[in-house]
Formats: sequence, C-alpha cells, structure tokens
Amino acid sequence: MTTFGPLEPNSKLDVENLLSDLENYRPRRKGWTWRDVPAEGVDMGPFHFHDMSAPLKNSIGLPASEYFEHIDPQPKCVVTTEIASGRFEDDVRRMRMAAWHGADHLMVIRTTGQSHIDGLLEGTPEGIGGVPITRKQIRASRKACDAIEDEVGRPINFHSYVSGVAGPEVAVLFAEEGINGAHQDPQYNVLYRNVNMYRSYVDAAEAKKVMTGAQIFQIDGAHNANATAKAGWLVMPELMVQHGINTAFSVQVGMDPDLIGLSTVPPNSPPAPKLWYDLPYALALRDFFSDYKFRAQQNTRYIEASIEEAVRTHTIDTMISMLVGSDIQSTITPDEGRNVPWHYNNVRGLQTVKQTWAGLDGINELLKLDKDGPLGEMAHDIKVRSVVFLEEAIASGGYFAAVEAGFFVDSARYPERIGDGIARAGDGGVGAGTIVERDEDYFAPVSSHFGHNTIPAWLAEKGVERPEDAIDGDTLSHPEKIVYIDELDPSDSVDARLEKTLPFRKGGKIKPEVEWAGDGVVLVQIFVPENIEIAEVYATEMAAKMGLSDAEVVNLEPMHPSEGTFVEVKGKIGFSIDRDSLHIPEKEVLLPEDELREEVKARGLRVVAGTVGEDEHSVGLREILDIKHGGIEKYGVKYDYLGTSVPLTKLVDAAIETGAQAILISTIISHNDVHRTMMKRLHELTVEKGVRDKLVLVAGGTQVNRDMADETGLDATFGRGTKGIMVVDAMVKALRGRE
Ligand code: B12
Repeated sequence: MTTFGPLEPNSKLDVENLLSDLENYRPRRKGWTWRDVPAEGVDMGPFHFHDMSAPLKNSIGLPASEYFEHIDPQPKCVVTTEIASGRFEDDVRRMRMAAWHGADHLMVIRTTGQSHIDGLLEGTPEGIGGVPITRKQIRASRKACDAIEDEVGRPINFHSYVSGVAGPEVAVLFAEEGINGAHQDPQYNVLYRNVNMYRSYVDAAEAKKVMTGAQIFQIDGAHNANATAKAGWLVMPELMVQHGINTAFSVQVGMDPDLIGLSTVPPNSPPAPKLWYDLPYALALRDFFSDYKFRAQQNTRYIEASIEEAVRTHTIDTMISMLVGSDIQSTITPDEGRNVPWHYNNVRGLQTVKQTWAGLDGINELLKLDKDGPLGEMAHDIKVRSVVFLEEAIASGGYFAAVEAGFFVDSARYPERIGDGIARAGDGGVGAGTIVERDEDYFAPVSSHFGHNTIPAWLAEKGVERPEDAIDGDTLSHPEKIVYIDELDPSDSVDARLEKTLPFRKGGKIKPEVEWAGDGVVLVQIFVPENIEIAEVYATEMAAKMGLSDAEVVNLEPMHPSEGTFVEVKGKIGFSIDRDSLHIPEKEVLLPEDELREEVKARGLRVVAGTVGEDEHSVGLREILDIKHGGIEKYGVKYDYLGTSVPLTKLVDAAIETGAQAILISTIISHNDVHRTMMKRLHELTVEKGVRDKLVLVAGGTQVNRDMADETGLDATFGRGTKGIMVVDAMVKALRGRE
C-alpha cells in the first residue's frame, strides 16, 4: 500500500508526490471518529477547561494565544469546514491549513450538476461551485488527510455527498475509499434537485445500507428548508418533520442511531431577536431527536457581503450550539455570501468557533436554561405544530402525496400556508419511470445490499453462504478488485492544471492567492468619503489605477448617507515576484545566556530607561526591564527607571551622571509619527552633547520595528513580542562592535 508523508511543518505539501502511485493507495481505516474528550476536563497553561477535547500536536492558536502560554484549546465537538474551490489540488493545501486551525471534519461540496449524472465520474476535471467527486479525487484527498492527521495529531473525517441519481453508486465508491461522513437524505433530491421521488427513496435505502456497512456517518439535508424559505424562522415545524422522516427511514434501513446526524441551522439572524426563535427550536429538536447526533450549521441565509456580520451571527449560533450540546459544529466561511470561499476565510470560520467555545467554556455548568418560562412554551409550540403537520401529511395520503400537494418549503408558519411550497409530481423529475421491481429469485453477488438477495440453490449447495462469496468477495472486502481509472480527459485534469501553476508552487515565483494557486487576487479595503453610488464607481476606478484587473466591488457599507462608505474591492495583480529577489532579514542568532551574563558582569552593564514624550504607557518597558518578566535585570543588567512622560534630555543627562552605557526608551504612541521623531531626536541629542559614541541607544514600542534603527540612527529598535534577552544581546553586540 502506498503512503504519503510525514509532512514537515516547514515544507509545503507536495501535490505531485501526493498523486504518485495513487492506484495502490488504500484507506487506512473506515468509519467516523469523534474527538477524545477527557471526562475530567483539560488543563492548559494557567487554566482548567470544562468542555474541551485533547489538544493537538501541531496547531495554530487564536491570535491572542501568545498572551496565554500559546495554548490552543480544542472544543469537545467535531468542527467542520467546507471546501469548494473546484480544484482539489488546491483544496488539499486548504485542508491542511484548516486542520492546523482545528477542523477535523472536512466537507467537500460536489460540482454543480453532479447529482443529475446517473453514474460515476472519473478523472480530475475542474469543478464549478464544488469539486467533481471522482475516485481519483477522493483517493488523493483521503491520502492527503492521512498525512495531515498525522501532522496535527487528530483523526480527520473526510466527507462528501451521497445524493442525486447515482446515490447508491456514490455510496459504494465512498465505502471503498474510506470516506468517513456523507450527506444522505432522499427528501433533498426530491425538493432541491427534482429527482423523481420514488427513485430517490429506493436509491436512499440502498445507499444507507452501504453507508452503514462502512460506518459512514450520515447527515441529513433538512436545513436546506430554512436556507430556501423566505422566512426561515417560520418553517421550523416542517424542519422537524423532515428530520423525523429521514431518521425513521434510516433506522428502518438498519442504520445505527449513532451514525445518524441531524443537520440543523439556527433559522434566524440579527437584527431579528434571534434567541427567541433559535433557542426554542434547538431545544425542541434536542427533545424530539435525543437518540441522534446533531450537526449545527450556521445561518447563512441572511448574509450577503459583510464578513464581520457573518462572524457575529456565527458567534451567536455557536453559543446556541453550546447551550443545547451539538456534536458537530459546522463553520461556513464568512465570505460565503460574496464569493467562492477563500482559503483564509475557512480559517476565520474555524477561529469563530474556537474563540466562542473557549470564551464560553463550561457555560452549562454556570447557567441553566429556564424551561419553565417562555422558552419551554415556545419549544412545546414548535413540537405540537410539527406533530400536526405530520398527521396532516399522513391524512392527505402520506409523504409522496404531501410533496405533490406542495406541503414542503411553504414559507408560512404552519398550519398557515401561503402556497409557495415546492411541489413535485410523482411521475416527474429526473429518473422518473426507472424503477424495476426485483424478481423473487433476484441475486446480486455483493455485500451491503438492501432488500432481498436470494442465493441460488446451486450456489448454496457449493457452500456459498453470503452473496459476495459467489465471486470470492466483492470490492468492499477485496479492494484489489477495484478498477482504478486515472483520467478520461487529460486536457481537463489535475496534471494539466498543475503544470500551469508550477511556477507559483515550486518555481520560486510568488503571487497572492485566495482560491487557486497563482490566481493573484487581492482585496483592498477603503473608506471613501462619498455616498454609496459614488463610492462604488470610485472604488472600481481606483482599483484599475492601482493596476488591478477584473476589479469588482464585493462589499459596500454606508457609514452615513453622505459622509462616506466602507468599500471592499477585489482585483487581480498581473505580476509575480521571484522569491530569490526578496531580501529576507537574517534571523538574529542570540548569544548563549551564560555568555551574556558573564559579559554583562564583566562590563558592569548599567542603563537608564523611561517612556518618552507625553507617553504614559509603562507596561512594555517594565517587561523589558523587570526580572519578574524575564527582563534585562535577570541577566545582571542594572537599571535606573525614570518613569513615564520623561523628556529625552533628562534621560541623556541621567545616563551621563550615572555612567550608564545605554539608554532604553519606550515610545508607544505613534500618532503623527511621534515615535520616529523621538527616536531620531534621541540620537541627535547625544551627538549634540558629544556622548553618542559612549552610549548604546535602544528604543521599543508597539509600532516600532527592527528596521527603524537604521532610519533613526539608533543602535537597535524593537517591536511587539520583544524579550529582555534580545535587548541584552543587542547591547552586548553593539558594545563589542565598537571595540
Ligand atoms: Co493606551 N494606547 N492609551 N493605555 N493602550 C494603546 C497603546 C493604543 C495602541 C490603543 C489604540 O488606540 N489603538 C494607543 C496608541 C496608538 C498609537 O499611537 N499607536 C493608545 C493610546 C492612544 C492611549 C492614550 C493616549 C489614550 C488617550 O488618553 N488619549 C492613553 C495614554 C495617555 C498618555 O500616554 N499620556 C492611553 C492610556 C492607556 C492606559 C489605559 C493608561 C494603559 C497604560 C497603562 C500603563 O502602561 N501603565 C493603556 C494600555 C494598557 C494600552 C493597550 C491596551 C495595551 C498596551 C500594553 O501594555 N501592551 C494598547 C492597545 C494594545 O496594544 N493592545 C493601547 C502590553 C505590552 C507588554 O506590550 O507595549 O507593545 P507593548 O510592549 C512590548 C513591545 O512593544 C516592546 O517590548 C514589549 C514587550 O514585548 N517594547 C519595548 C515596548 N517598549 C519598549 C522599550 C524598549 C527599550 C524595548 C527594547 C522594547
């Protein structure tokens, strides 16, 4: 069996290598994996967490984690991200980034139209709005996931869709290739893909049986009703009915309830009073479907172009998930409403969940939902309406008759109806009239087959006990029998695409990207002090003048009807830069601690320090000085701290008086470049007083960087994240340099 990896955190994923020897790749496990959640909670850094899973081996924490010993707490639920660039070779890199930020459920959306193709696709054609799901594509992705899960130290669930007219074939493919989760819901085909209703249910029984055999976790498609309905919060009773139909059907086919997940979406969004709708709905669902798992999606129905609005809604959605205990928290990229999701927005979605989960950790131990008040009443009301909905559907002739009558996705609050539901004819839709009844002696030599399968007497006499024994096992137990087709159209294939992007992946050329390697897309955020109409035209014009092609405004938010507008405009740059032409500053190699201590002692190193100008910020400089924070004092440096808002002359005079070898200034406020002015002035002052060559001059601050030393005439300058040892090292090196 072929493997790939181990991945090296400091090296990019090598797609060509991933694709080599794919025909011999076999999935190393089958089935779904939940996170490892220690019952006693998780201790991380200075904190105890109540609702977290085991930490990762390699990960990137929230930006603020640097203040908390770099901890990266992982929610106890599985966390999903959806990948949809159309080119799986770019998506595998995206999966790696997502896993480093905490995703362990990677969901791949199918290319548009795939659900109407009555068979499997092969090769690796480019997709539109998703990826063509083919054996080669999922095999390569699963192989990448194996290496990624080893790198981060947690199993990854790879997921796609068992829907459309080729549902059973896709289910077999997924079972063969070790796909871990899949959407399967016959109602979805009927309502949203216009697949014939009877065909959809017959196929679903077969597909669910195959999924059960491979322990593939199933997610239903009910949430699409509130993504489709105009007023998603009114269709809650119907959603309950849809969940009920799919769960009951799945159990009848033989699925284990633990493998059945409900796909739920909190149906409302601010400025609506979200909690009054979403919380009772979530509660009603939990009560009715307590035997099953919950996958909480996020509300994207009302999201258009504002990333921040999406993030805020998702934060509340995640809180609701925590209050009712979701098993899987999905994340939608916050740019879902404005473009095909961009790589880094997957990560933003994941960060929203991680941040909310960490911030609200243990919420259910601190707060209790009051079910005796309006919350309980509202949840009860939804349940009653859904039961009556189901009863009416049965009375009207059953599910199929109800669909024909347009019961579903009607935007009114049941029992009201406004007649805008999606009606389908029993004899219509894709695949109508294709169902063939099995003969009594029907026999297929395969395992995981729904319905009767009669082993002929002559085979039984030969000792064939299971149908698949007739052919010495099928592809599910004997994967070597799988016929692997590489490509059907070499011109629309991963190799053809990889050749084009080679310069940006391995050729040393750098171009920004958001969807695909080398796409060159950039986003410019601006405030235009004009009304929305003018701002939009201005932004496009400005982007063109900046040299961006295909400029397009992706977000417009008025700050005031006439005072101005926030605009985001995207466009493409037409150039790349050679990596080799970039002058990357060499990493400063610090002298060993012992050597520094000895030298400080030998020189009797002494400094004066203070925050200069009219600046009262002291925290940063105290960290640089104080032994308690690992400051320069720890290495034996003696200091005189003159405080805040210290005039520069006072510092220079004090240095001369005390015989200090260095002056350390902190300059945090940078308004009107006052920090630069202060640094330059310090240098000039010491020149004027004739002591420049006797003093090492060091400055630091939030907006200060290493390059500013040359610019301002100082010996060393430091920004955020500086540690005392770096400052001692710089002073010692400057003193040595003078000798
Ligand atoms: Co204030 N404040 N603040 N503030 N404050 C911020 C710094 C900031 C960035 C907030 C903002 O508006 N975006 C602005 C500055 C904007 C700018 O010009 N770039 C700001 C402002 C504008 C003010 C006020 C002027 C507001 C006002 O009243 N108009 C006043 C100050 C008035 C005055 O100075 N006369 C003000 C007041 C305060 C209080 C509430 C008093 C506290 C300060 C308390 C105190 O220091 N005693 C305060 C804080 C805490 C902050 C805040 C939230 C954190 C700063 C901090 O302590 N960070 C920041 C916002 C932010 O950054 N999150 C705003 C932690 C330390 C460890 O980080 O300062 O960056 P650091 O230091 C590190 C490095 O920069 C470097 O090493 C340090 C350790 O790694 N370093 C070095 C720093 N100094 C030195 C020196 C040397 C020699 C070396 C080698 C390295």
